[in-house]
Amino acid sequence: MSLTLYYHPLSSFCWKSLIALYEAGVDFEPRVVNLGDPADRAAFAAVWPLAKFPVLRDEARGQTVPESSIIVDYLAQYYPAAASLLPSDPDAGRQVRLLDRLIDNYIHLPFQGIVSERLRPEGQKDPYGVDQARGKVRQGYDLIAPMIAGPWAIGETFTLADCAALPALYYADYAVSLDAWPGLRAYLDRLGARPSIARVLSEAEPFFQYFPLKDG
Ligand SMILES: N[C@@H](CCC(=O)N[C@@H](CS)C(=O)NCC(=O)O)C(=O)O
Repeated sequence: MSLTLYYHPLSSFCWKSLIALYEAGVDFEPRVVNLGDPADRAAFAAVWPLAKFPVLRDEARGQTVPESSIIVDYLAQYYPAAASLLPSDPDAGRQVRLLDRLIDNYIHLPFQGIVSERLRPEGQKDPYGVDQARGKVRQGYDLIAPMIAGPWAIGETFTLADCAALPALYYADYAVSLDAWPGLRAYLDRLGARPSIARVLSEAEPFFQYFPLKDG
């Protein structure tokens, strides 16, 4: 098989690329990376030195493609069934890219800061930093909520922006509840019902016990 995805089923950024692969029905070999295993981490770092997933390896084209959004871009370029994930219309395409960046930078990354805090050893906690990160997530929700056209991020077409939104909103909801943003809650519910996303969530289910915010 030409494509291999280096990933982990629990990893939020991996979800973005997985959703795109499942949406387009592109065949790939799933390669789960256990970053906690030094040998597996080293093998992955030989593929991509940052050892951050997801990474797509395309043997047929001799390409290593890191970064969740760039993987979707690559799929849209080479796989016709994935083309609509990144609309060719310049204005629609720019809106998709903008939403992808805003969601990653102002919801997903601050949320990851909150998770990192949970993993810090006692004595090295940073409650001030967590408060700030929660504030950033709220600001991100405020920013994104009026931009979601419905039913999907830019309207009728399911795109990269929706692939980005699911992991950010799904996980950030544990840290900053979406209840005060009913439009985003309804959007998250619609995303969750999409078959590609339901599949990603069900594959992650056995690993949720390892998610540090799962119980509050
Ligand atoms: N900007 C990257 C972020 C990738 C990223 O942070 N991945 C996390 C998992 S969600 C990771 O590999 N963490 C392991 C580490 O940082 O050691 C992308 O969009 O792919």
